[in-house]
Amino acid sequence: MSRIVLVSNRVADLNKAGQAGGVVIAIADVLSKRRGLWLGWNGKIGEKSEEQRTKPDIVEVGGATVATLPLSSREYKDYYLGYANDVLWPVFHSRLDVAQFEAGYYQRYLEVNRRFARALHPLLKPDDTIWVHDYHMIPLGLELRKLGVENSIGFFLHIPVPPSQTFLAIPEHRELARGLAAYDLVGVQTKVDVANLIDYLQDGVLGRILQDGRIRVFDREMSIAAFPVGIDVDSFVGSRPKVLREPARSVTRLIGVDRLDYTKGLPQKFRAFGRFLEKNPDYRRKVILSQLAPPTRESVLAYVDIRHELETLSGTINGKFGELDWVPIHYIHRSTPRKMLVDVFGDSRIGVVTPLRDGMNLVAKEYVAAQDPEDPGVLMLSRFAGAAEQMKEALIVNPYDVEEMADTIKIALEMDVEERRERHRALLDGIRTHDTFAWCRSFLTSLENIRRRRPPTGEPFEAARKAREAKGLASGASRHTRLL
Ligand code: GDG
Repeated sequence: MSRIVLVSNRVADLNKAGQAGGVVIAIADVLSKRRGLWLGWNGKIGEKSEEQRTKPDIVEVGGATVATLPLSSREYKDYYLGYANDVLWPVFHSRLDVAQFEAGYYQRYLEVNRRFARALHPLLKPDDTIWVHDYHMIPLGLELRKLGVENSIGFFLHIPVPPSQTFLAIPEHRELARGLAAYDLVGVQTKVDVANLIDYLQDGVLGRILQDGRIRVFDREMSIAAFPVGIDVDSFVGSRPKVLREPARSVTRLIGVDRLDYTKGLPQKFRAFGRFLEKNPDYRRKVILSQLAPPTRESVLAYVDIRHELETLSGTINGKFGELDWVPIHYIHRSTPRKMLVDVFGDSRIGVVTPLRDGMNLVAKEYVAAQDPEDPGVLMLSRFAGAAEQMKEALIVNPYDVEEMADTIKIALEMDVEERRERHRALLDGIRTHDTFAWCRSFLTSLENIRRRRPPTGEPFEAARKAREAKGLASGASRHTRLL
């Protein structure tokens, strides 16, 4: 079995993978079983001279190798905060209104990808399977191809693919498409994402669907498929703690757990809860909304705006409805220990997961996993979360429709135990079948099957690389136009 090589913006701490619950646990597992390598940013911001650095720091962790590089402060500003999080993140979440198309961002994004590719290249073995993650790293595959890498390279996008017209608004959309075309397999979260990406490739860069389902674009053939991300279900099965249950007995909790991000629909959620209290005075003093919203990307302006908006809204709703002994919205802008999350999920009657747009949304799955099957809570889920494609037994809502959300809170609170159990059983079955290990396995199996269908090159990898180097690297890309 070939070695797995992962590349992502950040690398996770493999010693703490068991506490991560989401994709990291499956990745740590496959890395240790296949003695893999993981390359990424170490989270440090260094001097300008770091921009020349292509020799990563390397440590061995539990059978895997972790290779990391720092970013310079310019790279952090233009590549990470700039192009990745102020252009690609908003546009891919269909928020063109907050995207900042600044000159220079794209160039630095490309340079960081090129530097990471150069750092990875000498560490590669001929039969490594390379798996690149997420929107920070779209050009990495093409940069590897330019260096002569012929290995199977797959890419997985954790965030949604926007509709074609929105994708086209990115000034560098052609370059991004060229980057995507360098991969043998592009994995996305949902069928809608597959359709959007194919639509864009056809509309935007004249892609053509082949008879076998692959798409031909920029003289290359690539596969696109949906691999919905899952969780490690057992790590969210809670112990129904006394600490939270006893004092909470007289009030019913609605729980929200979302990074404080403008895509997560938090103002709409607060407004809907306020509207529910307005329409249903009998429920006042009997319900609370606990919203845990840990900070992220605080140096990006749009995140400062959303924080202020939420502080104002929670203050307004609490001021309007609150009593000396009852505060309707508990809004906590800090990170919560994971064990506590499991407990609070298990203790909450409704999981309110209502993003305006989300690649998947693991919180929806974690909430279901943490429920007591005999007396489960109800999941209220946005139709615009990728998870809604799989979790059809949730109460599916439109997060822009405050009135509908307010009414759905009431339906969830009043749902009888039989219906709650039935919905929960179906949801739990689904998340067990499509857990994080299944996601990892199915992506890698698909990528490796593509390699098997590929005709052998006939040349040993190293010899081929040296020959190409002797001719000059520029020829690298064109030699990889037909890989399947
Ligand atoms: C991206 C895509 C896709 C949250 N607050 C705390 C905390 N969390 C944990 C949750 C969950 C994770 O963070 C968040 O995952 P999501 O899937 O909800 O969202 P993103 O961070 O936006 O992730 C998303 C995902 O990638 C995977 O492909 O589903 O669509 O946007 O696990 O529990 N964990 C702790 N304290 C907190 O306060 N310990």
